[in-house]
Amino acid sequence: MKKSLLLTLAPAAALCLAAVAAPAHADSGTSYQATLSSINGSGASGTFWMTLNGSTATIKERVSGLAPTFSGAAYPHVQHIHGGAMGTCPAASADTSGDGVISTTEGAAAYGAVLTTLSTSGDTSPAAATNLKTAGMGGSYNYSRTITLDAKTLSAIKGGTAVVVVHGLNPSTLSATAQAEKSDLVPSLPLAATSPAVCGKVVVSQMTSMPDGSVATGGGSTSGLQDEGLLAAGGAMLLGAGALVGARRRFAAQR
Ligand SMILES: [Cu+2]
Repeated sequence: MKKSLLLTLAPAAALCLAAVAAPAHADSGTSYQATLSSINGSGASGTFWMTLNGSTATIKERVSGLAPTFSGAAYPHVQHIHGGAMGTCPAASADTSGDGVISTTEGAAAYGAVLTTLSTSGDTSPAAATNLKTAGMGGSYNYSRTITLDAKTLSAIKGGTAVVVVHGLNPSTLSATAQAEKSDLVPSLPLAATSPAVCGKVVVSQMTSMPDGSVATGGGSTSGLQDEGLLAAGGAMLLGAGALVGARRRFAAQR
């Protein structure tokens, strides 16, 4: 893509493109990522990607290895952006009750309170935190949603305290003591149902495109958002409107 763009433009254009690269990148948003690692012995893992434009967050997430079923149905894994605390995932020592499980409450000293619910539809506020109907479903899933983040969540992300947590453990992996306990969040549920299964700190990412599910995300893939911004800026500055349309068409054909 870049090669054909440079061929299209004169050398002076390349210099000009370099000069506008920074603002073009800023306009395309800031990318964040979290590597989701197993806690409480869940054995699950995943990745969270987010591009933030103002308060609009385009989120993709893949999780695998979670408990697949609960009471004979797909296991609802509630998931959130926590924040406002240490911006870390809890260590084993966070299990202050000694039952072998870091409950959601025990982990809060590390990752903080629920700021945004990564629900599959509707409410994304903390009020939806334990809505099992809009949770991630099953042992492995892909999540993709564009949502508006509130001021607290934006502050946590920019301040480096945001942590993604996916909840829901396989009860059979818990100690006998923990299996008999009730959830600290929803007393009608067992402790396993709401305890953290994977956790990852949200950090600024160098990626220039979101993974697309069916498309490989290696270094050779199209860096969509950023290059589109470059095209627009370079085109407006150096090419006529007609040439910009042509450049966009070539861009589209190569995607
Ligand atoms: Cu949570």
